[in-house]
Amino acid sequence: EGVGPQEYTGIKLKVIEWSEKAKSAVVSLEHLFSGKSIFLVAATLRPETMFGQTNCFVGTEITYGLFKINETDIFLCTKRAARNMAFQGYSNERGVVTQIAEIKGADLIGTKVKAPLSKYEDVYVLPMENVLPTKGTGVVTSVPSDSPDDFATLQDLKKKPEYYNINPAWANFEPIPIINTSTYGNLAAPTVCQQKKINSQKDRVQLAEAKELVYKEGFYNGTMIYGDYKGRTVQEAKPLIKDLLISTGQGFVYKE
Ligand code: A2H
Repeated sequence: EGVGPQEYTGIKLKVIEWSEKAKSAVVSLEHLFSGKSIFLVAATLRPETMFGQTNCFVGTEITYGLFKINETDIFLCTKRAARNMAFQGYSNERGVVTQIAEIKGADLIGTKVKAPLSKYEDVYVLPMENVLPTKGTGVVTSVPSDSPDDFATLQDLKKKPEYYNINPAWANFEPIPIINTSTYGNLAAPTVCQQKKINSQKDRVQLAEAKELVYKEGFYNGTMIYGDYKGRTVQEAKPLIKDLLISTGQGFVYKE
């Protein structure tokens, strides 16, 4: 990090059913959506973990836009990301952003989406406190098996659904064992969160340490135990799964 642009894989999570609030926000625009699919677009550094997606996170205070990308796709992300994408081949015309609508993160909570490669058929959009509007797309896809931040946040939501104002069913998805490591077993993020006694997404210092440990162990010593590249090391599988997502139109390269 720091030198040159960061390269992410953009993950397209297709909207299957809007939350009630999103429905009323977009109802007047339905004619603009005809024949098109709408995708929440998440930026990830770990495309090989997409089999383990259990939900998608947005920031409740963040303003998102719906952007026309081409004749088939509408992307939901921050305007900042849409501007970057417009210079990377994802817009009607180079450098031009076509915004159809604006929507607050809070209104997206409970929207049902299809997460590419996930073992779960459909998953839900849920709130996360530390989503940065200035990084990636402002949308984070959640893999609690391998991301301590995602695991701690999902645990918060399971423990206090009323406080977070969500339907408990939306968070009722278990982490999926997808990568094995000798040090932390096949659910590295839950294991390290437990070892470090991380109780909540608010435990920022311990979470930063946990993130570092899980990331390194997964990358250097991880083996895939799920999906198309089962048996391969994470280092081998990462570019292959990235290419699979891209060639099937479920992902793309995004830089910033
Ligand atoms: B990663 P870097 Cl399994 N705000 O994807 C907060 N976090 C964001 C974000 C934003 N606006 N945009 C992306 N991210 C997250 C998977 C994953 C990620 C796993 C393990 C570790 C991990 C599933 N979530 O990241 O600051 C996204 O979560 C740990 C580094 O650019 C993205 O990759 O290095 C990562 O942070 C990008 O963070």
